[in-house]
Amino acid sequence: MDKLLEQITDVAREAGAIMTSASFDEDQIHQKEGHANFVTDYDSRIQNFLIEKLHEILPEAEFLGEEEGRTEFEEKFRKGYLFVLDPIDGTTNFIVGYRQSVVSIGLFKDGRPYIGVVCNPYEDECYQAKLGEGAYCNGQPIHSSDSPLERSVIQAGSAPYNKELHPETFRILAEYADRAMDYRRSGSAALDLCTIAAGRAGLYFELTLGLWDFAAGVVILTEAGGQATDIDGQPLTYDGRTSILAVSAGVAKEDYLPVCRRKTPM
Ligand code: LIP
Repeated sequence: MDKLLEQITDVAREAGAIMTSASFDEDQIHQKEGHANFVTDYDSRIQNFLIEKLHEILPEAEFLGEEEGRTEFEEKFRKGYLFVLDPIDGTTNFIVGYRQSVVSIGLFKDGRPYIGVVCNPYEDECYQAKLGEGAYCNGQPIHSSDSPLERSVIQAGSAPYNKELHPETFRILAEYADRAMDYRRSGSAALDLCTIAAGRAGLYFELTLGLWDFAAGVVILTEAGGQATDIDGQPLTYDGRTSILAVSAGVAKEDYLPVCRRKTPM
């Protein structure tokens, strides 16, 4: 496996150990903008750890992280290396002890996803991918499912701090739930993308996400044979917030856009 990919994976694993060894109380939980949008001292501590260790590996890289650091995409990020970090993706899960939170490290090269590492320390699963070199979980090759939507579990994110999106989110979810085996809501976009890459789900959508939520998972998904667009089926943008619609190789063969988002409804 690529040396850089292995080094980034080792850093993600170390960060995951910080997550699972965490003990904190209420005054270490802070409210960000919007309903139920939290950050803990551990989000910041893990992000600082990631920046320190990744800078040692790739000193020329810039950093864009969900917590504290720079959160706005800058034009200079379109050239060279950029680490896009979500130190704890699934922060609400982390706060309530739900044990479905991951460390997500994306590495962009010239403004495009290049390497993705997502580690779920609760399951001891580290998903890894480098553009053009396949996707792996703990070093073993992974491939998205070839099953159709009706033989797949689907996933959705409901962005609790964007309640105005809830009516459309649940309308789309109801449509997919009618077509699929069932639906799930993990609370982590990065984990949802890796779940498709590992062949365990067929689709994931969310109407708004930060770049750090999907920067790593989208490399792992596409290298595992899956596809990701925005909710309208248009190419993803990589310079800020977007909607996302991610599917397995099997579901990609169907007409899977939500009916309410099709230009010419069925
Ligand atoms: C989370 C996303 C998830 C979304 C949550 C939250 P965070 O990221 O991964 O898909 O539905 O509302 O934004 O805030 O835990 O890093």
